[in-house]
Amino acid sequence: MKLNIDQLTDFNSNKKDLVNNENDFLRTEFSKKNVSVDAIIQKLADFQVAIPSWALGAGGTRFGRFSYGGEPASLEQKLEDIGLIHALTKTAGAVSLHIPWDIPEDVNAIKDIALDNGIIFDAMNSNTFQDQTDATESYKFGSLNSMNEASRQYAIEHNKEVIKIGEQLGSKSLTVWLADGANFPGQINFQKALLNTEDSLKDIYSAMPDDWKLFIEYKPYEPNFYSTTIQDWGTSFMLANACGERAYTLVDLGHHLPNTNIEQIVATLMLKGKLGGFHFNDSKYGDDDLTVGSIKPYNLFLIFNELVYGMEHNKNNPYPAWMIDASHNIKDPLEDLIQSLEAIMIAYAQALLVDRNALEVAQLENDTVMCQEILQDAYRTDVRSLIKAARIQSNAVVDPLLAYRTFKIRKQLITERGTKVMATGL
Ligand code: LRH
Ligand code: MN
Repeated sequence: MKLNIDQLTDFNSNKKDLVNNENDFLRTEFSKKNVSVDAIIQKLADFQVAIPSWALGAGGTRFGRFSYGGEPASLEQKLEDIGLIHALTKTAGAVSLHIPWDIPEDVNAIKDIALDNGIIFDAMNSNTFQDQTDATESYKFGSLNSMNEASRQYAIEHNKEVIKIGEQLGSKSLTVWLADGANFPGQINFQKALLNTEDSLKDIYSAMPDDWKLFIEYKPYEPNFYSTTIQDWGTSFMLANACGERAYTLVDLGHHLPNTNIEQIVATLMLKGKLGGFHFNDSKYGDDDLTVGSIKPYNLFLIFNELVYGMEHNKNNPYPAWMIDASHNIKDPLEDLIQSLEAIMIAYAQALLVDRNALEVAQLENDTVMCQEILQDAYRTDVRSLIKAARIQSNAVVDPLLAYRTFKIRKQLITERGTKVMATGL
């Protein structure tokens, strides 16, 4: 299924003037604070977020999964679905593949479909948290941290295989997330587990092409519920430094214990030039993988506030990789992803509106009240017209969710694919 440009243009036709009027007001308001609204619109138009290939079908939990109908049955169809989101938002121009869930049978055909949909291949993801049916070694008791040499080597070889597949597709980075850990005290030797992990990651790092990056993703628990070897940002940061200058920490928003100050972690990693990228989602309790900005939108704003500051001041930190990592247990996966993109754009736009000069002065004067007022002035600004202007500028639609429903896209996908298809992934 593809959308044609006329459908999109028609959808925007009578909406441009309203958007311009709204932005004229913001232009006047924020020019007083030396903030250029048009520069922000350009930054929003250029902003691209990678869509996870494992989140285009209905997600589930151990308690059940409710199919959504019209789900993609192949990598080709997953790229088509990302193409639909990108046509509507012009913000989803990248995919993050998970291997072996998305091994491309015909690499050239896959590259053609991606190109045809304006999609590039962002970070590749390895999988040493599940045993494949044809596996000759098991990851039940760990992979890169395993006390079993054969399991470790098996996991290292898998990561090297993922790099090879990524090279063929034009990807330039590998994300390693490890479920490795323990469910009970005494089950593993923490030090040996960490040393094994460090040695294994160094081996994988040495197999990466010179222009690739390694992203080390941390997580405090699940599926292990007593210890996770790469449990927090500090452990990931330490391992990234041990690997080399092209190894970085990846921050998955759901991988923090309750009330963790994630924006401070972001500031610290950027200062040290080790923030590689993000897995955006939201959560109330654990790694809930909910729609971005659906539970703690102010936290997301505070994180982008540190990112905007860091992208201005930490030139030693590379441009971060932006990815969504969510699971759709009850919502239409494509609508959920469109909502997540909207929330990310809103937080970024609000952070770009912060009057940084005034904030610096207020911080120097320890004017705590004014510091908060300056931040919340930006957070309390309705920036949706800025995002609409960015979409008009990049030939997307001003309201992707409304367009998705107006064009009855899910209905068409169900007609094409039926209701029984189950997409690979979580
Ligand atoms: C682990 C994780 C990781 C992916 C997986 C699908 O919780 O966030 O990024 O490999 O989800
Ligand atoms: Mn993740």
